[in-house]
Amino acid sequence: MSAKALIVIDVQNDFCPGGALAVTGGDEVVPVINALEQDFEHVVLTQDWHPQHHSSFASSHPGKQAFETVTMPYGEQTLWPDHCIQGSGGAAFHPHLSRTKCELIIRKGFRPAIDSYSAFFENDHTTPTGLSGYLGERGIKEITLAGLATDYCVAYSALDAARLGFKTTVRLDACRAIDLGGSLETMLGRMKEAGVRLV
Ligand code: VGL
Ligand code: ZN
Repeated sequence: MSAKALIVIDVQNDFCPGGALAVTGGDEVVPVINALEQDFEHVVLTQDWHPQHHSSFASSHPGKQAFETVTMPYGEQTLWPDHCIQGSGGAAFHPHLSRTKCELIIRKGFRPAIDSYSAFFENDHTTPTGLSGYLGERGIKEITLAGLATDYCVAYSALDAARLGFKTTVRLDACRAIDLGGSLETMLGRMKEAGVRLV
């Protein structure tokens, strides 16, 4: 049987209550993920890691508000409040998130002109983060995803993983959603259609 990895998406202070882009109940995933880690041989964490004035921030687009969309060269982009600024407390992992077993941290969203929801590709769907190469070289063919947010970074990671041929599971009990304009239902449907196991 091939090795399995748990990929923990963006469990960072800015996505938890009190953070700049707080996800309702975001901190509730921490104990669930800490327990889940025990069942996996490999654990990878991702970290949203934006430079100041990142192009996904509403503050970089005069006249635009957070949660509006703009058209970027690579397609539609939702604008967010400033969040997960490199090296800031908001970009740090939740203090209770276990990281002892973690063997790789993938940082994403650090290119000023492009956002990256997925742990595998930036939002142009072609610039790789290196995660697929890492998993491939380690012989890991099965992954389970957990973290924040279900309908953005977790969902886009799951869709890319399925497309890349990984046997992909999302642990919904270890995720919480932003749910912007029905995005949760939309992305749950897209994941199911792509063959992602939702449990
Ligand atoms: C995320 C919006 C912007 C996420 C990251 O982790 O789901 N969402 N940056
Ligand atoms: Zn971000």
